[in-house]
Amino acid sequence: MSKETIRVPDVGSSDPVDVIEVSVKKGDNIAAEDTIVVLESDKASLEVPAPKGGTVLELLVKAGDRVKQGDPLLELDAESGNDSGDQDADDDQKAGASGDSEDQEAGRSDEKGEQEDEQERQKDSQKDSQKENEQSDKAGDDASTPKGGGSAGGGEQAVKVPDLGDIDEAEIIEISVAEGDSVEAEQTILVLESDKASLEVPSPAAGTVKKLHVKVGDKVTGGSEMMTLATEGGDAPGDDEKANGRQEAEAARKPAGDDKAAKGKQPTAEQSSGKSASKSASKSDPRPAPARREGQPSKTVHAGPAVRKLAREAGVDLAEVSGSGPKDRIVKEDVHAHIKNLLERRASGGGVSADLPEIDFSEFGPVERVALNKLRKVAAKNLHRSWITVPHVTQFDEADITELEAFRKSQNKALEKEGVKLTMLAFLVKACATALREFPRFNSSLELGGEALIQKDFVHIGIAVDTPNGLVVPVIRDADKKGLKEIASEMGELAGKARDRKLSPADMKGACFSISSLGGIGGTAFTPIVNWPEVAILGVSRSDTKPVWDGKAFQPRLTLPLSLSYDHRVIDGADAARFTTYLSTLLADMRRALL
Ligand code: CAO
Repeated sequence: MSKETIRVPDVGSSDPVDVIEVSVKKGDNIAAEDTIVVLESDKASLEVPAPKGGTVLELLVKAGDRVKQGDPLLELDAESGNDSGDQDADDDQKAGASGDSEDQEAGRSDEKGEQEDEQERQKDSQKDSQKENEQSDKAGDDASTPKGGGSAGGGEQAVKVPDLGDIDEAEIIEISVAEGDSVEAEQTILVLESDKASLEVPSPAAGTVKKLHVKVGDKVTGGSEMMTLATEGGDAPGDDEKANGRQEAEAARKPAGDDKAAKGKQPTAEQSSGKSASKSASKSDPRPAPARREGQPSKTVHAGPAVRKLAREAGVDLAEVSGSGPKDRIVKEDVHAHIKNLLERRASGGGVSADLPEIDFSEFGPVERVALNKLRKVAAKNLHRSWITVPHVTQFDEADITELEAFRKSQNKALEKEGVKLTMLAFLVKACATALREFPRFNSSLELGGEALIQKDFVHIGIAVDTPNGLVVPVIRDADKKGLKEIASEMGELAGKARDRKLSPADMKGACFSISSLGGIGGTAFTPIVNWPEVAILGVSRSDTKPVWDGKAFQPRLTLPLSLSYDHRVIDGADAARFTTYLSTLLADMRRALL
């Protein structure tokens, strides 16, 4: 391990550039080629990769700083073995080989002098090669020069992939125009991507896209022909050539690198036409959108390769992400925030709404937006989770409660003095507790992954309570061991606490099965949602006196509608029918519960 200072490479400009993203933090273990910062000038953005792996000891810049070539970015406790190129610590290592501190100093300054010379030489050679490129384009290749166009009348121009610097080959990841589109000079026409750089290729001139010679997914090299542009009258060929030259010069920017630096390691310019791209995109004709490869943004966006890769891996369309960086550039945090937002919307009942269009209801009449309270939001989230998790089936049945109701009324008269009211719900809790012991599958939960059932040896029953603030489900514990009076008084207490918002989280935990009674309100049947991780819920509707055939005549019988929803992964339909039949039999004669 050795301490190295990682510095700003040649960013193709002597002016300071903005640090728009710091992609690592102190203490991070990074690998060689991990992006450490993203820099941006007016025309290009660069992802600066780590020249070698190691631990970040100190960050020497922050987002918003302005830096220029040679400024320190961070200190790295570098892993030995990988050559980093011309960094300070490399110098230390080289100098340290002498084993003498004075020699080390001397070695360092000698090395620095050599580095500076080398950097100058490389800059010169870059300039030369740019000139050569421009000249060779101007001189030779027909395709790169305007065809049949005079300086006043316009013509055709072959638009080529600019010089890609160190990059052998890049993939076309977006094509931002379609044949027939009008484009402005500098408007992004396509986006290329290599391992470490993305490059927005601007149109060299204004005109109309006559022919596209490439498609998304094609691999191209510098000089490959991309499209034929029918240029507008006023654009002199000379101007076009200059624009092509500018384009290549921009793309040719690369840091003054050590020759040892591997190809693709060096940050390469990502040109950006920024606002002009979106401006002209919105101006273009309403033609079919250009081809889009799966995982690529549905419109041109301003983002670096690391962010694009993250978006592809997470299945995020960058076109839907708001960029928080300069010029609306999308940074990694924006992608993370977008994913978090989507997940939260899904979890809070917006799972489907994430894909639904926003509707402006005020178009149809006056509206008011009423914010949901926390209780309703939590209930919505839980109900939605249950709805999408549990394959629901509802079994309907009726219980003859004629005798039970008569018994309940008579007991209530006797219990008046004790201040206890036996409600029908108390009998239902007792009957369900007995049925759960008889049918233990209903008293279980499905293990995550669906490999096993967790069978419970306790019977806690949740009761849905309607309150002005929303639905809550307090729990009566060990209902199988409690008498009717105890259940009735506990239920009254819990319902009171629910309405006074005094239930504690513990009061609402651990239910094995729930009952939702709408009998006091009305209705003949409904399909309650299983309260996951429970596997069944009993819905109770309003009892009614019905004529029931006893084999000789119709008899008036008080019947109670039951709606049992269950998780079909755990409970078979036949078992559900057995359960409600058993329950009806119990309610018809509660003495059976004593057996
Ligand atoms: N059939 C006919 N009448 C019924 C009945 C039924 N199934 N259930 C209750 N009643 C009657 C009661 O007998 C009582 O009448 P009396 O005062 O004349 O005796 C009246 O309706 C009111 O009963 P209650 O509702 O106060 O008492 P309860 O024990 O039956 O219910 C509670 C308590 C907390 C369950 C209830 O107040 C409640 O909140 N219900 C709504 C639950 C809910 O919202 N479920 C939906 C969940 S999500 O889909």
